[in-house]
Amino acid sequence: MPDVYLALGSNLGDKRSNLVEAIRRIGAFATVKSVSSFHETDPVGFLDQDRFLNAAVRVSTDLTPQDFLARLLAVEVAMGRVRTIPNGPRTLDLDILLWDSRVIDEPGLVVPHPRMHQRFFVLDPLSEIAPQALHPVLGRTVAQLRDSLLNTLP
Ligand code: PH2
Ligand code: MG
Ligand code: MG
Repeated sequence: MPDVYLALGSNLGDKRSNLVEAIRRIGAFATVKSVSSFHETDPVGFLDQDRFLNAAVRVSTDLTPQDFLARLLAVEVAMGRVRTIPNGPRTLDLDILLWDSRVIDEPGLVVPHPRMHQRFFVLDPLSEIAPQALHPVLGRTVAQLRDSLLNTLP
């Protein structure tokens, strides 16, 4: 089964329970293999909102990427996600970062996640559980991407 890496984020309500509950729900349709620590992060993009709690998980699944994504979106909705402002506040955001070494580019499903290499709130937790995972487009490991991004931050 493929190794799939996900990013989790929450900045509304009880952020920690939102992430814990999301991981529990993902466990109903995938095998959760590892979970990073939870990182408190400053908002990126839309700045006038509460701090986030971010994490990364590794799962394995028999589902197709399309079916798996549909399950993730259903978990977001079941946990009260309402889409208002782009990059704005959310009870739960679940993003597919990597799906083994696959490259997917379809409407609604782009893997590797197109902005993962620019986001420290993604790479920092991901590097805890998958420092050697390879980004199949950039040809660099997660640890390398995290370290070079860290060098460009103010
Ligand atoms: N998610 C965004 C936009 N900005 N900032 C942080 N710190 N954490 C996030 O998860 C996040 C964000 C859109 O998905
Ligand atoms: Mg996101
Ligand atoms: Mg998302």
